[in-house]
Amino acid sequence: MGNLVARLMTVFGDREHKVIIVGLDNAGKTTILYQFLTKEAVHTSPTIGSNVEEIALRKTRFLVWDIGGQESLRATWMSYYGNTEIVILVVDSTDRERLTLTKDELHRMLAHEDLQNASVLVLANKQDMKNSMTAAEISQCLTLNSITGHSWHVQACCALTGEGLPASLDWMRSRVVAN
Ligand SMILES: Nc1nc2c(ncn2[C@@H]2O[C@H](COP(=O)(O)OP(=O)(O)OP(=O)(O)O)[C@@H](O)[C@H]2O)c(=O)[nH]1
Ligand SMILES: [Mg+2]
Repeated sequence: MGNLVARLMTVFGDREHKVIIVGLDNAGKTTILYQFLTKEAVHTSPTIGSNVEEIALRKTRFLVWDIGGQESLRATWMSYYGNTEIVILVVDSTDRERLTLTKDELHRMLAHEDLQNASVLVLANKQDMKNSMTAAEISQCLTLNSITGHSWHVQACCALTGEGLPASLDWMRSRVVAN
């Protein structure tokens, strides 16, 4: 019954869906959050703590937490996990050196019990840079194919122009409506 009510509330747009944006420092998380919200590239500084904004797509409302990615802050990510429906992992597609670190963070995160029902959206950001890796390369390096317990999707994007972000929101909406 509770599940039915939750589904009806989703259909009629009453329920807010919790989303967290994680990824290493400088990946472009805050730029993405504000591109979602304002459709513009804002000036950012490294996030200490988090930013939170509500983003609506038609009748679906997301409460989106953007969490600082510096090394000293990564241990705090798990305090945001509770009730998260979607994890957005942002990757700087030019940062080849730290992709293994991102992979380790991703797989550690997905093993956490509070994220067992979360879907994962990997954003291969900074596609405007000519040395950027493709979404397929990033998918392979992160071994996304080995993820079986979570619905996942990889999307190429550019936070400066917003390219790829409307498609990301559509996928997020499809996930929460499907659940
Ligand atoms: N060229 C390019 N630069 C980008 C893109 N997205 C973000 N940036 C730049 O990357 C830098 C870091 O962006 P932020 O959004 O602050 O990164 P962050 O992931 O929030 O970093 P932390 O808060 O430290 O975890 C900024 O100078 C952005 O302008 C992009 O798609 N292309
Ligand atoms: Mg930030």
